[in-house]
Amino acid sequence: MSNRPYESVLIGLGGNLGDPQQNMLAALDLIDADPDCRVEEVSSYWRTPPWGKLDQPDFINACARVSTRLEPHEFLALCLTSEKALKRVRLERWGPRSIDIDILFFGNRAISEEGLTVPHPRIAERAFVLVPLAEIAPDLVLGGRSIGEHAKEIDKTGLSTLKAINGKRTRF
Ligand code: A4P
Ligand code: MG
Repeated sequence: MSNRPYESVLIGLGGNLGDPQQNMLAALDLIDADPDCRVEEVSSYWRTPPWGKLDQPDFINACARVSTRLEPHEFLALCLTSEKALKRVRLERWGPRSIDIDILFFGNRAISEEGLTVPHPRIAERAFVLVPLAEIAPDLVLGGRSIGEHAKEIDKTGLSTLKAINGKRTRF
């Protein structure tokens, strides 16, 4: 276990193959099971039209806030291991996937390394990130405006919220 102080990390989760909600809950369970991580809050689950590559099924997306004592590259490794455990197969960029975990913010760090860019560079363009993120971090500032303001202004065509998913736990 780490002796570092906890930092607050915001992650985006998404998927459009198999049972994405189940995969996202399982991914959050895997992250929460790490002794240096605690899932603190999870947004609603949203059905979202595909972004980037349009000829694929709708996605389910959510965001979560995690407290962690891991370093960013260690946290990324945990995310990638969790994706693998859930049998994510990488076929094509922006293509269909059972689970994708993106690190959106890591405390107030700016990271630009091979394999890790934080804040995630495409947050402000994506309703599927901004809308769930605004539920759990509306006051966080990105590029001079709050996430709540970004979310208010972005085109939300086709987004709809899913209520409690088949009675499954959505809050930690
Ligand atoms: N990487 C770098 N920075 C980060 C970060 N901040 N968080 C590296 C996570 N990973 C980061 O990712 C490739 C590599 O990015 C990782 O190994 C890590 O080292 P990937 O997940 O294999 O590639 P990808 O996801 O196909 O590409 P990319 O550009 O990450 O795509 P996105 O941004 O994840 O977008 N439409 C809807 N509606 N909902 C979605 O969730 N997702 C995508 C994928 C496209 N369209 C979508 C959705
Ligand atoms: Mg990704």
